[in-house]
Amino acid sequence: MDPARDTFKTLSPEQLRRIRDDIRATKINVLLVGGTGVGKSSTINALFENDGLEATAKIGQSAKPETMDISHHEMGNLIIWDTPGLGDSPEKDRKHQNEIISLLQKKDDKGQPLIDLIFLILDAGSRDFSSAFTLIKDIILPNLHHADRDRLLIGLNQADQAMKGHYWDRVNNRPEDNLIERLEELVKTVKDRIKADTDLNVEPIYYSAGCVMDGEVLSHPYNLQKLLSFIMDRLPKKKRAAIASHINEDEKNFEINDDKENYREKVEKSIFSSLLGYIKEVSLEVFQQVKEIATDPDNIKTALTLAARFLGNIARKK
Ligand SMILES: Nc1nc2c(ncn2[C@@H]2O[C@H](COP(=O)(O)OP(=O)(O)OP(=O)(O)O)[C@@H](O)[C@H]2O)c(=O)[nH]1
Ligand SMILES: [Mg+2]
Repeated sequence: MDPARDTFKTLSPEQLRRIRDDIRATKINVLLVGGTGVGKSSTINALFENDGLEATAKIGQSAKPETMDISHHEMGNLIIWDTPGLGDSPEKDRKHQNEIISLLQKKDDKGQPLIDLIFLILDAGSRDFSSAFTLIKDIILPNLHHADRDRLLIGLNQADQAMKGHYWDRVNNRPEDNLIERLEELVKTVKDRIKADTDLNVEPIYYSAGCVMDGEVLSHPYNLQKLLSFIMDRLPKKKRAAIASHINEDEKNFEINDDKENYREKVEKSIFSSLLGYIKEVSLEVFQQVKEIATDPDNIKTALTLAARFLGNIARKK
């Protein structure tokens, strides 16, 4: 007998349909910010199933910025707002800044801030983050309600190129000690500077979105599962199960991470507890049963697998 499986089965087809419809109706709005070529499109491509996201996810190979105007791309209930890199001209910068401000001030139909997550991406190979610091201090924070300040996520992408490609173990696709030291230092610099500027405690994360050129995979992603766990932590609880059905099914993208924590388990648990919220809304009784069986370590794996399968079905049955 398998209590986790049996309990899930007690949901009626009607209840399952309602949960599915609730999840699909839950919109997730992500605002992407970062300079030209830092890897915004590559990051979205690596994290999510990208059918329908082609415009956002067009990866640049020339010096000219691919993303010229703020634009939004909907993939079912996941909406990505892609902003062009600042620094083109003062007039254009002002225009883009104003667009970012008006987006941050927008409310959804429930009166909540429209933007669930502001994802600022920096290039780990750069030494000058002054425009990003200014953006946070002058544009982002003044337009974020105090309670929503934890919606800001700072990613240092291209971790593999942070020391011009040196000290990157290409065989095992991970940084060597010298590079780890440099990346940790960078995280601290960014964190300390933002604390000094704004009194905000952020936890920047270094990762690599990987590199694909002309369809050829030149390097695989690194720390992407960790990035996903950071994203989950910063999303409102209800949105976590909703974003789950968009996660890229290519397991290879999420394979290699720093081993400080079990990020896969963290992500699965946060999706599961979000899903419990939906179950609770349609059936208090089943919710109690699922909650109880899921606290037993012998059952949690089955419960998580069932939850993942359920969300997978939601994604496929479009
Ligand atoms: N080595 C390596 N290359 C990367 C990484 N992320 C992105 N790139 C490469 O960097 C270039 C720019 O990436 P994009 O994803 O187009 O950057 P973007 O921020 O969307 O650029 P714009 O839309 O032009 O502002 C591409 O050639 C990517 O393949 C990474 O983690 N490592
Ligand atoms: Mg782009």
